[in-house]
Amino acid sequence: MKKTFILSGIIALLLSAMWLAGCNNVMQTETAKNSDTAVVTNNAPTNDAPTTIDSHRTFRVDFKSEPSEIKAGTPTLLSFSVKDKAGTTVKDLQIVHEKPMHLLIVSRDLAEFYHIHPEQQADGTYRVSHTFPNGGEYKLYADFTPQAAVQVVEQIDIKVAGTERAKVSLQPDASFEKTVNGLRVVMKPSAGIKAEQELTLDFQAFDAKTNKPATDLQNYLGELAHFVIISEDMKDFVHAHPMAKGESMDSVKMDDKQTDNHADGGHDHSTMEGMTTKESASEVSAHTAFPRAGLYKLWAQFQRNNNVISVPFVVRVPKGEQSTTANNQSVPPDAIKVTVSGNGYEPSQIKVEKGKPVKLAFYRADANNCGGEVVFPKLNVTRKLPVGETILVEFTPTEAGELAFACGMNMMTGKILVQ
Ligand SMILES: [Cu+2]
Repeated sequence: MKKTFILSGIIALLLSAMWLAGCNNVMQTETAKNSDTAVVTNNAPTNDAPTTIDSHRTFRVDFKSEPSEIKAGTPTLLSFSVKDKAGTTVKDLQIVHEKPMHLLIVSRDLAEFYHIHPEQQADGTYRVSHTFPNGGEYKLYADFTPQAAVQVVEQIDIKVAGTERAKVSLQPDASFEKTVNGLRVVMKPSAGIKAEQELTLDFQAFDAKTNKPATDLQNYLGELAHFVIISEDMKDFVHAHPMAKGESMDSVKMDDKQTDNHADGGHDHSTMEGMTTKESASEVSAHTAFPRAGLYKLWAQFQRNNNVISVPFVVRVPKGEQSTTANNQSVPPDAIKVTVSGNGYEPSQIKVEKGKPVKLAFYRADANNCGGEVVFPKLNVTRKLPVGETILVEFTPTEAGELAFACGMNMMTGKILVQ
């Protein structure tokens, strides 16, 4: 059976369940934007105010290290304290992919990559020990999801004292075939790689010795594989989420809702962790988009014989056709502006009146979300939302009720309340 990974980001209700979920989880440094389906809605929406919680304005991370000077070769305690707006320590994080916090540590040249998990302490902080092998610049990506909020990826730059190794220059792979620890992995993009273009990356895993498909892959953090993609400048951060091939986005969403009940202690794949009960799939896919032109490094992580194997690929992403200068066309005065971002649609609920023409102006500021398309099923309207352009959707509602709209993957949703 082939599996498909949906690269996702890092967030959301749906996602809350995951570490790597549904659509692209791309984070930008400056804004630490979350990705995925960061749609958090009120249960009883009564007005048209945006119902999305912007985690990034609501939460921050205090980072400390012990010793405070991080030295190469010396075990260092990395400590993360999540604070809410009031400065109170947030102790209650959702279990996403079996962990409350995922920490990715990457050297500035992207040559070193570590994926570890800070554990919660009595005082509510999350700590993990790590020994940096070399001096130099590193970036920490702390990935967590507070309760009733969307995923947050906090990027923290650190400097490690000690001898620096020679920088490894990032060179695009001539062929997407790599062997690491006896696992040979072939990556095949479904289409030509271009900035902002959604595509599927298919991965086939083989035993390097026998050259037979590797059917002994173990679940790692609840999934058959995990993907992390980081841009050369380290600003874009993408997580991937696995999904069985043939499964629609809808069914994945449904599945996540059913199984990722954090109140009950997390999702039920955990019992599969590290166990091989039958032959695993040897092929997995990631659905993603590279937000910008440039070089990206991707790590596909598999688990075999209880060892995690990280297989790196370096991809050159050329400019996409639509990634030219942003056409920030102004919003007509009679239009309702709907912003599309990693946090979903803002506003996600819009009140209109029956019989009166409605003009919605969709604006997608960046590619860090899966909102490349907006669909109004009842109106039979689908519109592409190129980054940086204002796209108008006009109609006149003829009956009262709800008109739903969603992204092409049905991961981001909104509704129009016709009165
Ligand atoms: Cu993790």
